[in-house]
Parts: sequence; C-alpha cells; structure tokens
Amino acid sequence: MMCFPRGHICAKGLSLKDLHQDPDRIRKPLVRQDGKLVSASWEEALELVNRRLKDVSHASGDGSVAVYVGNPTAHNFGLSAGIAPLLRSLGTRSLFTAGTVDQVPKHLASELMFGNDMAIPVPDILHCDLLVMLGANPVVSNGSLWIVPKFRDKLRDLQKRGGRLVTVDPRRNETARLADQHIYIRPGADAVLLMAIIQRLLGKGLSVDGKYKVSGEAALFGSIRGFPLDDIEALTGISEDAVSALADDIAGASNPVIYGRVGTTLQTYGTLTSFLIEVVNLLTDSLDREGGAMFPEQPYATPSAPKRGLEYNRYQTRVSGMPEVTGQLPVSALAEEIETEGEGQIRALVTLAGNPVVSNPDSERLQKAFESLDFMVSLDIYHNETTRLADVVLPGSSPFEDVHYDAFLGSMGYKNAARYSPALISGTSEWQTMLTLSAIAATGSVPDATALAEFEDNVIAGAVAGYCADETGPLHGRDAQEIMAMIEPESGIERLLDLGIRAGRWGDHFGKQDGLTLKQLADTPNGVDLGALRSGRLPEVVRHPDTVINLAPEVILAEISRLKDFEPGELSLIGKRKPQANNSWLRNLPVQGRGKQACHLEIHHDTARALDIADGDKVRVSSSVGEVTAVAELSEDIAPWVVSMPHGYSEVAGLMQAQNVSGPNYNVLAPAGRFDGPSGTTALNGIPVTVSRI
Ligand SMILES: Nc1nc2c(c(=O)[nH]1)N[C@H]1C(S)=C(S)[C@@H](COP(=O)(O)OP(=O)(O)OC[C@H]3O[C@@H](n4cnc5c(=O)[nH]c(N)nc54)[C@H](O)[C@@H]3O)O[C@H]1N2
Ligand SMILES: Nc1nc2c(c(=O)[nH]1)N[C@H]1C(S)=C(S)[C@@H](COP(=O)(O)OP(=O)(O)OC[C@H]3O[C@@H](n4cnc5c(=O)[nH]c(N)nc54)[C@H](O)[C@@H]3O)O[C@H]1N2
Ligand SMILES: [Mo]
Repeated sequence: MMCFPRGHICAKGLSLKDLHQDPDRIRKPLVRQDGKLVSASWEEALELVNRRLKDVSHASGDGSVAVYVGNPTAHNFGLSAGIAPLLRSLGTRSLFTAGTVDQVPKHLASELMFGNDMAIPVPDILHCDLLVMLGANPVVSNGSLWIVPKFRDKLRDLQKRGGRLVTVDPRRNETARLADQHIYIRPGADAVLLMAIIQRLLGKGLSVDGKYKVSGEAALFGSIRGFPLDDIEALTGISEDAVSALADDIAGASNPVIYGRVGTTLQTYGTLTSFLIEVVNLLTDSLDREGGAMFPEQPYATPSAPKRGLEYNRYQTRVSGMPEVTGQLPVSALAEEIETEGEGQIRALVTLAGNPVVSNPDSERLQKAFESLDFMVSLDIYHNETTRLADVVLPGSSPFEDVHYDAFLGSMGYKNAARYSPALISGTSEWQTMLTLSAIAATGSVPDATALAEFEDNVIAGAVAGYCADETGPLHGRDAQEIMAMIEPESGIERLLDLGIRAGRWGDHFGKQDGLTLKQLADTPNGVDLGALRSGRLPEVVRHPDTVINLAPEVILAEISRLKDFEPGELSLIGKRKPQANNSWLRNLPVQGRGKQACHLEIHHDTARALDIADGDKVRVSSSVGEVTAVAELSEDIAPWVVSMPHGYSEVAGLMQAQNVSGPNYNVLAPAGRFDGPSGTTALNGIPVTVSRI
C-alpha cells in the first residue's frame, strides 16, 4: 500500500491489523436522531442522505453542496476514483481538499513552470552528493511527495560515498540531527534565502543556457539580480557568510539537489519558494539528471486532454475570489463560503476521509460553520471531531476490505515501482459507497444492485472513452468496446486499475506489446521493481503549448515583488509531526503507544527564560484568532524566534478510547486569512503568537 517496503514499514502499515481489529473503528452507519448519532442500517442511512440532499438542492440550488477530501483519500484508490463521479453527479465545483493545507503550492509551481501540475521531481538520493533539504523531516514523515523508505540507510550510503546532507529549518528536527550541517532559518524566509543563493550562483556565471529549453530567463534573473538583500541576516536569521558558503557548496558539488516540503509550502510564500527550488536545480544542471531532481514515472496512466493554456485559476471561490488549483479550492475559504449568504452559499457538506475541524485553519470558526449547515454526511473509518458534527456517518472499509494501489504517491518514488494488493476479505468497498452516493445525487433515488452495476459500467465506459480520445496515449483511436471487453475482471474498481496499468508505460496496451496487466501485478504481491528513475524526461513532462519551461510566469514575478515586503515575525508558531500519529489519527492504536504521547509546546531555553517559563510550566499560546493552553518543553534544538507544537490534537472528549492523547488544537491558532497568495494554501507555519506562563 502506501509504502514500497524492503523491510521498512510506515506507521499506517504497522497498524493494519490493529486498525482492522480496533473496536473503535466504525463498522455501521450512524444517523442523527434527536440530536444524537445512533447506529442505523445502510438502507436507513442512504435513504436519509437521499432525502436531505434533495431538500438542500431544492431549497438552495445545485452547487450548494460542497465536498471536503481528506489526506487518506490519496492512499485509497477506490475512494479517490469515486470523487470525480460524485462531483459530476452533485453538479458542484466546490471541492475543498487537505491538499490546500499541504502540497498545493508544489502543484501550482509545476503548472506554472512545466505546464504540468503533477510534474513534481524528487531527489535522486541514490546518486546525489549534496542534498539540501528545506522544511522537511523524512526521518519522521518517511518522506513527503517522495517515497523513500528506510531514509536513514539511504542517508548513510550518501554520507559513506562522501556526500552531505544540509538541512534548513527553524527547528533542528530528527532528520537535521543526522545531517552534516544544519542551518536555522526564520519561518517563511526560504524564498529570501533562495533569492540570495540564486544571486550568488548567477554571480559565479551559472546559467541555464544550452542546458534546458526555457523562456523568460532574462525577466526572471533580472528581477532576482535586482532584488534588495541588504540585511540578509535580519530577514532570514542566517549570516551573509553562511548564505554564501551554502551557495558555493551547491555550485561546487558534482550532483547537488535541493528539496523542500511542508515547511516550504505551509507558509505565505509557498508557491514562490517551490518555484525557486526548481530554479536552483535548473541552474546547477540538476533537474531531470541522474543525481539531481528527477521525475518518477507512474505505471498507472491517466488520460490527458489537449493542453490549451495555463490550467490555474479557471474559477474562483464566491466570497473572496480565491483561485482553483488542480481543480481544488482552498480550505482557507471554506468557513466564509458556508457563513456568507447569497447565491451559491454552501448549505451541505460531504467529508471523505478527513478531519477538517482539527486539520484546517481557524478550527473554532470552522466548527461553528459546520454546525450551521443544513446537512452533512461523512465517510470515515473513525469517529472524529468532524464526523461528530455530521447528520449521517458512513463507515469506510477496513484496510483488508479494499484493494490497494498507490496511484498518487506511486508517482513519487525514489525508484519506479508498482504494487497492488487485492481485498483480503469481503465488505462494502469505499468505491461502492462512492458510486452509491454518486448515483443518489444523479438520480434522486438509492440504487439497487442492478442500478449500481449499471452506474459503474457507465463510469468505466466513460474512462475507456477518455483513454481512446487521448491523442498522446497508447490507446488513442482504439475501439472502446473492444477495450471494454478485454478489461479484467468484469466488475469492480479493479477494472479501472487494469485499464490504467495496461495503458501505462509498462502496460501491455491491450495486446499491442508485452507488458503489465493487473493480473500480473496480482501475481507479484511484493510489487514489481520497474527500475531506476530515468533522466531526460523533460520533453514529455513539459506540457506548455510552446513546449518550453517557463521561467517568468507573471504570478512568480509578482510574488518576487511582494517578497520585498517580507518581515520576519518576533515569535512564531511552527508545526512538527510525531512518529506515533498521522495528522489527527492513528493515535488510538496500541502499536502507536497509546497513552505515552504528549502534545507539548517546544520552546528555546533563552526564549523561555525571557518569558519566565520553566520546563513543564502550563502556558497560554495566543494568536490573532484563538488561544490554547499547553505544557512548555524547553529545548536547545529550536531557534529562539519560534515555538513548535504538533497538530492533530484536540480536547474533544468521548470520541474513542485514546482520550489520554488529547491536547491543544494547533489550528485554533491558525488564521484562515494567512495564506500563500497565488494558491490560497493556508500558512499554518510561522503564525505570530504570544506565549505566557499561566
Ligand atoms: N497545523 C498544522 N495543520 C496541518 C498540518 C500541519 O503540518 N500543521 N498538516 C496538514 C496536512 S500535510 C494534511 S495532509 C492535513 C490532513 O488533513 P485531513 O485529511 O483532514 O485530516 P487527517 O487527520 O489526516 O484525517 C484523516 C481522516 O481519515 C480517516 N481515514 C483514514 N484512512 C481512511 C480510509 O481508508 N477511508 C476513510 N473513509 N477514512 C479514512 C481517519 O480516520 C481520519 O479521521 O492536515 C493539515 N493540517
Ligand atoms: N509520523 C508521521 N508521518 C507523517 C505524517 C504524520 O502526521 N506523522 N503526516 C504525513 C503527511 S500528511 C505529510 S504532508 C508529510 C509531511 O512530511 P515532512 O514535510 O517531511 O514533515 P514535517 O514534519 O511536516 O516537516 C516540516 C518541517 O518544516 C519545518 N518548518 C516549519 N516552518 C518552516 C519554514 O518556514 N521554513 C523551513 N525551511 N522549515 C520550516 C518544521 O520545523 C518541520 O521540521 O508527512 C507524512 N508522514
Ligand atoms: Mo499531508
């Protein structure tokens, strides 16, 4: 599933059996009766969904239903494949996602630069000799937008062959402790640091000339050269000498690569920072080269429509006009879209594998907004702070009841691989639930088995038509009915998988070449190793109509101007992740060390002393939108200008057994109005706060 193992296994993988057996896992639908959620049959729950969705569309019109998609959807093939049919049936574009409190600036930077929002390169850790890592912690996270199991071993190999890891982070995190050098940075200052590095690289004569097909070179480098960087240390917390030395190391390495994650995207300059990271990779001739930043290949193909222009900001949110990115709208706008009256007001919400009340900004306001909805239905495997507000809760499937294929992160491996696991036991798959919800929204009645099978056939036939129409794909011009008849098995989500695998680079293209089919993957349960990442992929990756890399999109030039206003905060809150949890969940499981966890506020000794705070003191943390109490944990591993706390906790009682892992909800402190301008992604890091002893 989410990890290609080689002996390593991630938190979720380790917990599969516990997850399956956890008595707290939801196994039956719940419906609200007299204010309380009580157990109900599937029939009752679905009839209620049908009736209430109809009421909402009659009263408030199409488009008044929004969908929130949580992070685990990316790891659940059937659930994710069900999103498009559901949105189509609901007739809504109001798709809000956890991606907009995560990686969306990366997608936007890639759309702007390559014309391809999914073209996100990963470090070639097997061959690089200098890895510069900004705002990431793979030792705890297992890599993000980068599947890199056993990161520690790979780092050790890198160091053994004389290579170095340099981390740049306001906190000396678990990965930084293994690095060859750690640089403390002020939160949100990464773009400024990158401007300085690029200035220095340009000064040393580095260029993209003759290496890459680009446009806008003069405009981008002109604006970077002219960028005022008089007091770099005041802005970034890094001395001018240290910045120059880092740039010189990058210029001097044979195979340098620079990588940035959550610390670089959950901040106010997320898109610009993500863009500049690839500019450095371009200047050092590292992009799309062995030992640099490479584009992995996903064995599961999805059809693409002809590219006419930039696919960004094609529509906006109603109230604040926030932009669409990759078909997703930012959760920063969700509360106001529910609160603000007028045409298009959101009156009903479907949440899928998510916990926005804890994971999204301005939690208390969002909770109130959810309470004001006319109808809310949630699909989850656990009862959480969000599902407890729903009118209907539908149970997701046990990990053993669903097929697994990692279509999203599978395109981000340190090497190319494919792995498929069939369902081990029968149950209601999430694909079926999604199709049922879609059929309800489309037809206004709960489908019986025959109607559901027909609905599924139509969805699969639609997908086949998409592949046959894709002029760049191997099935272009093929007879759709012939393909439909060749797909195996004859029903279920596996049909989509077989289709995508066989239409992929390693697929058999339905009889046109020797190649992979789903059946072959099923016969190789440990996965198929498809070899090292390939260099020289830019000609297929770049999808701008003029086929060249765009170095000077207007959005980026405007962000560089805006960056001149950057001012570091006095004391800011940043996040961290715990090995025992995955965002707001998995904390319930015994294997995660139930009861042993704590959600403390990490604070530097000097900062604590100045505020008269001792280790273990109860402190109040306040921001412009909220206030929480936490226990102070003094540390030498954090810069004095930040405090750090994990997210995913809350003080809501009675949800599950793991009450002893409750804690302050970080996102009560996060203003929805602090976001990365171009993408609307919330800046959950670098929140200005004050801390005082209680
Ligand atoms: N302050 C702060 N906030 C953050 C972050 C941060 O760094 N700092 N990180 C952000 C990031 S990167 C992310 S991705 C978001 C996550 O935001 P969300 O996705 O909204 O929140 P999660 O806590 O991951 O909740 C996932 C839910 O999915 C359920 N679930 C798990 N597996 C399945 C399944 O197979 N089927 C179904 N139906 N349900 C399932 C779990 O029970 C859980 O309730 O949080 C963001 N919030
Ligand atoms: N155990 C565990 N694993 C997980 C998760 C989990 O909750 N628990 N969540 C999963 C998810 S959804 C994701 S998206 C990934 C995330 O994976 P990563 O991004 O690798 O992990 P984070 O711990 O979020 O690392 C972010 C780092 O950015 C730093 N930082 C904060 N602000 C700034 C800044 O302005 N600049 C810089 N340079 N650094 C900054 C923080 O101190 C932190 O060390 O992890 C995944 N894996
Ligand atoms: Mo995430």
